[in-house]
Amino acid sequence: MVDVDAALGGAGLRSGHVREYVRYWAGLTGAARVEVVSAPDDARLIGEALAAGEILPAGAGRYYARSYVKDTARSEERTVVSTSNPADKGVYNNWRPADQMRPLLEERMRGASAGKTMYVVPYLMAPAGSPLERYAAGVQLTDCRTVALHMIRMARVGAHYLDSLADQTSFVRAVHVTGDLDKLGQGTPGDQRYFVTIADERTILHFGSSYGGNALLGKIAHGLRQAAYDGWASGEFLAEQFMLIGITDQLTGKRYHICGGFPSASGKTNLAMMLAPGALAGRYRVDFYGDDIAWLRADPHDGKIYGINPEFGVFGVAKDTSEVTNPTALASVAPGTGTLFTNVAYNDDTQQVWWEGRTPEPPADVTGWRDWTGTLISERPANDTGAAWAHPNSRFTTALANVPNLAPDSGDPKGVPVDAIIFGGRARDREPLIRAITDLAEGVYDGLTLGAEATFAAEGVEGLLRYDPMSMRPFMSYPEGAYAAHWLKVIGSAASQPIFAHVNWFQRDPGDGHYLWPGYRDNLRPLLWLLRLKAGQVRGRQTPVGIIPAKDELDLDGVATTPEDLETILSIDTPRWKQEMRYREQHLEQFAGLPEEIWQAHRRVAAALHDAD
Ligand code: SPV
Ligand code: MN
Repeated sequence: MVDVDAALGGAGLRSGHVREYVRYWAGLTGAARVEVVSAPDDARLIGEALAAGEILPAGAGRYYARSYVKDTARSEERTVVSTSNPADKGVYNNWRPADQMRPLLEERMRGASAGKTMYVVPYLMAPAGSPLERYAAGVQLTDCRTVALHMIRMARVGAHYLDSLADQTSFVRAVHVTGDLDKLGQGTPGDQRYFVTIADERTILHFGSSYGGNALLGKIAHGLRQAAYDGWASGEFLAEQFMLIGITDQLTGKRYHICGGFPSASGKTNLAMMLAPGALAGRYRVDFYGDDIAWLRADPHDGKIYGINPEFGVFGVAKDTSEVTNPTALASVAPGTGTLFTNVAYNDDTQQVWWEGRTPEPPADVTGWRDWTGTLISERPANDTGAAWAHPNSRFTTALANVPNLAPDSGDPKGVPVDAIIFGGRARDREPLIRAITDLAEGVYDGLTLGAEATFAAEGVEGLLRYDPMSMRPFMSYPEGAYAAHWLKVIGSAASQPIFAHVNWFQRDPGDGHYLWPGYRDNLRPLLWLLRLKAGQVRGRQTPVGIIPAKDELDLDGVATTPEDLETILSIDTPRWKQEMRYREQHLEQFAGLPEEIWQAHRRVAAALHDAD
């Protein structure tokens, strides 16, 4: 039995509660050693991981790792939310009783870390001193060194965060055991993996992966699932899969903040890292706060909604990241940043990395290049030459401090006042460039009916969305009806409420399929219109589904677009919307106890569309 007290005491972790927790899991998992990790240990851990071959150098101060081939993404089917109250079961949270799941996980974890080091990672998912600090502290245990390295980049990691807690019992117990990855039957009926959040015990038990949200427990499991549950149980806040940006008008000195949710593959990270387009850069500056999670609370003193990014880093999708799509991301992973790349392509000779979309074509000279599975490109089987070099979910992990336009006040424990909440999917028709919603219930209704286009491969029904309420479908931890009510309560308690909007950068010409809006930096333009609308400087045009910009209200200086395309993205296709309303009704009917205000909003929009004929 390892001497937990000596290891924790030596690292300055004094809390008896933490010690008791670590002692229990060190005993159960059979770890051979226990080691406390703080951020300053990074250089030493990197050195050890390099020496052990767990990571490879990827140019100066950057590193590369390959995952096990069947362990490349978050696994929604194996993810469970547990509590001891069956009323916590929702449509999306995959609820199972805690007294069933805890023994299952303990059984799998028993002895599974034998011979390994258990890293004890004390962390905070918020700036220190935040009003939400008591929901932010956690101690992750992991038997994987690269997971500890990722945690140092993605969370504030250090023993002092735990020792300075006002309530020494208020930390999330987050246990990660990798398991024997090549014996877990990933994706088969005998799948051994389980990723469980026991929300009412503030305990996270993940077994059977060392990748992404399956293994970095501060991010998705704590930062979203656990935090959403805590925010609801306490009545204090919302935890959402939202990006958060700041816009400064350098002429007036005014600062604005916008947060919002986008289903995956809808460009959330690109938007979060957007820069002002050339023609507007003299006047506006866009600052980055976060690309994936925002916690929102109403401040009782000034009646505003405040947002914080609880994360400390970016775990970004590498695919399609280039100078054109996201120069900010490329600068954030430049040499010297300590970035960890996972599952991209790697060159043994030059230590370069590459992924699809990094450049239009892969490197012409394939000497030394291996794909994400480690196969030399030159030795790929002849019938396999078209396969991607990088896994589509390959990632870069870099600290926020590496993002060149990180907001100067991003570490402010109070957070920043939120002026607007936006939702956006990838919709080839129907959704205009932007439609603003000034009514709270209609805004929440819009978030609940957010979706991304079904691909033909997946659902096969043209025009049918895969609904992803508030982009939280995989992270919902309590029932959807209560979730909607909690949104109405938290935002409704603010004296000055944010404006809502739905945005869509992806409308296409039905004829030749070209995009009707250039996107990327130009997406700042509709957001500026939204802020002007909120300030009463423009009036827009009321439609049944919100207020859309009049053409002359958008600042289009320097935009490559045609009047015809603009006309389409600034108009409402009423018959198409009526079709959508029927799908929406079926979608919302799944949710027990949906607040009457949400149904009223739905009926108001439906009636307005009816009258629009
Ligand atoms: C997501 O899948 O939405 C992520 C990445 O943010 S992961 O942390 O793996 O869940
Ligand atoms: Mn995410």
